[in-house]
Amino acid sequence: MRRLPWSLSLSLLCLACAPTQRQTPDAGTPEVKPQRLVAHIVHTYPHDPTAFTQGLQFHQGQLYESTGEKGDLRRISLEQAAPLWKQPMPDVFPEGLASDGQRLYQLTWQDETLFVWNGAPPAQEKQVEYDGEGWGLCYWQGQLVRSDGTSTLRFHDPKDFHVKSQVQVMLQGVPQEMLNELECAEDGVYANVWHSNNILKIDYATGRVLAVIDASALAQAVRGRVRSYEAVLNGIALEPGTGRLFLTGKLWPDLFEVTLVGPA
Ligand code: DDQ
Ligand code: CA
Repeated sequence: MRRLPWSLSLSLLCLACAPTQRQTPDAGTPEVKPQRLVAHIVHTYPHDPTAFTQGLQFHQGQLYESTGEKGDLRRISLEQAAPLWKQPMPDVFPEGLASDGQRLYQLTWQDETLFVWNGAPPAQEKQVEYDGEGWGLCYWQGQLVRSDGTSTLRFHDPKDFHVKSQVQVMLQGVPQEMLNELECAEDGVYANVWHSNNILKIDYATGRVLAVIDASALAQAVRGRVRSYEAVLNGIALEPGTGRLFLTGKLWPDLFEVTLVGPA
């Protein structure tokens, strides 16, 4: 057999193992302007001001939250701040939370462990190890989308959590770092930007920022009622069926239903 050039044979070898870097030519084009949207508060609900929110997720008709620091997995409601159910997780720092309809998947910040939950109330089914940091997580079309504080989103196989592909998130040619809590919508993935009042809506295929959502009205609404420097906007949940959008923050006393409004 004719020998393949070294670089070509290497890339053939790795076709099965290396994640695909996806990007189309328009992904970083500076002239493609994102939409500018503003989050308006529709309703204000109570939220546990001791919950260090890292993930907010509807699952089987219920609202769940993953909290970091001295964290847990908890089921919450719109009626009261206190959780309806919780499972403390004292040995790890829990992060993003996703649902495939059957299971809950929960990241950890630097513990390199994914927790998989099944049943109601959720029981731990398994733990899966992975490389790197875990920030945000959501589920879309058979894949788990993970952020890790960089500008890269990784697409994992839910079965063994191996990385299948990745995209870099770009806004008019500039990489967007510090992507935190995620929410998978049909037409894009919403991402909180850590320590900012902006939420980005990102195209799955290209990583291009489709919209920049200004959620500063929410931070304004909790001003004076939060103390910690780390009490920042984080937590996005879309309610299946109704499409209602809920946002909160770490250590915030409120959870908001919002609508997104474009320029007049
Ligand atoms: N992360 O969510 C950005 C991934 C990690 C945030 C860690 C913030 C510092 C933890 C210390 C808590 C102080 C209230
Ligand atoms: Ca979420």
